Amino acid sequence: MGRREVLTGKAKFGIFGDGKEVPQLAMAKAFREGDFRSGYYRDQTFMMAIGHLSIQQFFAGLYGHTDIEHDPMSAGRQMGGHFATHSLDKNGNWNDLTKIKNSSSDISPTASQMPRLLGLAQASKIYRNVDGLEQKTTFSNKGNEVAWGTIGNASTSEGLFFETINAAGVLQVPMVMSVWDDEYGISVHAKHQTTKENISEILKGFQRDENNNGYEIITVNGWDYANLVTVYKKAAGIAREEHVPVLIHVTELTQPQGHSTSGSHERYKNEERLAWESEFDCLKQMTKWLIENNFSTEEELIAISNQAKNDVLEGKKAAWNAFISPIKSEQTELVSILREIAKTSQSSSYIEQLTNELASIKEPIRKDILSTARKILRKLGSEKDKNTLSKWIKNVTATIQPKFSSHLYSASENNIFNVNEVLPEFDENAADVDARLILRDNFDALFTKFPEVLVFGEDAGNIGDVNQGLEGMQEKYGELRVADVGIREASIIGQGIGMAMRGLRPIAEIQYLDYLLYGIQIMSDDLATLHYRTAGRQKAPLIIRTRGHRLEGIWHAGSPMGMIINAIRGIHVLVPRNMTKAAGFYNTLLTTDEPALVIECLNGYRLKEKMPLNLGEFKTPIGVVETIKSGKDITVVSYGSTLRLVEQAAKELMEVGIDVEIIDVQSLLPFDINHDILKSISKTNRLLVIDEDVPGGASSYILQQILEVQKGYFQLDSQPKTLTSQEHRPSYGTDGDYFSKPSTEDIYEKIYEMMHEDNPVKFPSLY
Ligand SMILES: Cc1ncc(C[n+]2csc(CCOP(=O)(O)OP(=O)(O)O)c2C)c(N)n1
Ligand SMILES: [Mg+2]
Repeated sequence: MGRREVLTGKAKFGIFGDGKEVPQLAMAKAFREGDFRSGYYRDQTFMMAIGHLSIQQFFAGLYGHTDIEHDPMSAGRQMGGHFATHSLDKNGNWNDLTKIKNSSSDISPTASQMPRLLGLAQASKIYRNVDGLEQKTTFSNKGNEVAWGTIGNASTSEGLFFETINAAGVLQVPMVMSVWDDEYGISVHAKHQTTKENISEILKGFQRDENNNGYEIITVNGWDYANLVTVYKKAAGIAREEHVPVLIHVTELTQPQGHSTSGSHERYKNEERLAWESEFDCLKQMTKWLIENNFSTEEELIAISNQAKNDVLEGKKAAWNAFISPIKSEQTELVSILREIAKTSQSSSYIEQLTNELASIKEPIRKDILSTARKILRKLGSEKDKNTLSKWIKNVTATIQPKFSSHLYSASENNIFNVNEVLPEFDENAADVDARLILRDNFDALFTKFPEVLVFGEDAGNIGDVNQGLEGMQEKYGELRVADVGIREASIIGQGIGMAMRGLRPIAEIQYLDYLLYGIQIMSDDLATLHYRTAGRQKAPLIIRTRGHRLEGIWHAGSPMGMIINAIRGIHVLVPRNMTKAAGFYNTLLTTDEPALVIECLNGYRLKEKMPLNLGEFKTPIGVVETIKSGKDITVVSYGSTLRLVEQAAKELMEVGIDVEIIDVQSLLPFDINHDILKSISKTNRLLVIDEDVPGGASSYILQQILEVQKGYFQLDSQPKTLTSQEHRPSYGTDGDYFSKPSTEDIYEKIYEMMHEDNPVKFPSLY
């Protein structure tokens, strides 16, 4: 019936759980309150079995109902088949997760549920073993929760699957991973997907034994209900009690109608396979088993089946009515407004024609309504009724647009805008210290203040990170809170997402910015969309800590900021110029409920700064720029390490009488919420944006913000300019850096050239 809704045009796309029902019943039996699922689009039966998806809600999802009360999975933002429960109430506050059978919100990229699964499982380990978390009883009952993963057989080909499987084996976390194996991934057979066509066979090396930790690996046929129940019970026991991961390979499943509504399986399965699938459909086998064992009679099962059909029809109707009636009211309202306008308008026949067309649509969508209104508005010129229509359009847009665009960022009381700045306090007589010590001592204060804070990354544990910003912290706070992890950036991010979704405050370290690319997919697809795609019902306030390279080389000098800020809208991006600022950002973030990426300056750890007295307390505001030198001739906007070069160039320019105002952006997302840059260029009337990204990278975003959002173009007397690195990656060594990225001389000359344009006599051409 779901399929028909798509074929008749009521829904756009459908992907369903048929062929995989029976193992999901077994999984649901073993799944408890407090547990978490991280799975994919086939888990419809499971979601129904745990009581979080009704028939009506299923259809609401298919239609894309934008009301969260009707489509609790995503308020119409995701295609049907992407499941979620509500970890947050409507104000963004945590619900008691130990009372919910939780499902983390699904995403479409195959295997992208894996990294997050690792963190969901690891949270139990943290809650069970870390002191100080005993009070957090609404998140965990002594770490007794299991994280349940599901994945299709073909999706196990993805790197994310293997990376996560290995990591969970290393970490020994309570995770039960099910592979629903129907031998296909859309049309592509297992022979193209998996060595030996058998995932459990090739994972055998992960099996634990007397001497080594590892996995428990179990294989079971997907149509064998009794065995499935036994297997799932056993798996849950092992994971829950021993915190050992389990892999269940569920074989001999089918896909009765093809992958999705986009195709049918007759195109790629042969006669023999089709015959086998129809015989071994798990529902058919379960029916047989129920009758053979006298649990039920054929008549009873037919009656249940008929009842089910009826229930689905009813649910479908209810979902459709709920979906269509508010839209129909909008249609009726507009039609009557337009008919009124047509009476006196000069374009009455045009209006009547479009109005009649709109009125005749039996099942309108909002696009039909608004596009009619907006087309007619154009025709009204300066007629007197134009106002009525434009007002109506504006009002409707104001109420409808948020249904599609709200909740990209937190709207709760704990969002970043509710944090007040707290300045660092200093003992003016104290000597300057290596800046990394400020980070270290500030982290120390944070670990003491917040037992739920933990940090993990490559070399973050034993040696206290490559730049020793965590020196001594593992000794003091233990190997679970300050942890070394494998080289696996995507699942480091996922580990953080999963733990943050369960009430912990993880700080995931990506060793160097250049290697963030391995994690950027999961940041972009999962973390950045989580709050948005659940319409604010799930969040992961994860902090990602990394450092921009200055080692000078293709993979050691990166600042691909344009790529980053454009890929991860939904996550704040902070670029502190020194370690006091960075520490202040961590302090701010830990009092908010939002995810952020903090990029420290790699060449700043050994520079000298004053140690603040109020460690763990001072707060750098987010979205606020800082003027680090005021000047009257030109505004230079930059961020991060580049600022030191700009400061040097500004000193040299002062000697020839050019007075530069330097603004540190500090926070790329969000950007200058107070429009302080506009105030600066109102004074200088000249703007230069400098960074180390490619031409048209983050600098063009900054220009868009200043010129378009802040309307800065009104204030400019000369062309706004950017100074960036070359288009290629930075070449190796100091000369490579000099010829690839903006140097002090480049900066000097660029600013000088802009002043020369203004006054060629005072500033004669350099070349
Ligand atoms: C990264 C990525 N590549 C491709 C797709 C398109 N796609 C969606 S489902 C699918 C096949 C998945 O097969 P399998 O994992 O066996 O799950 P099944 O549908 O058979 O249960 C593909 C290729 C995708 N969603 N994500
Ligand atoms: Mg498959």
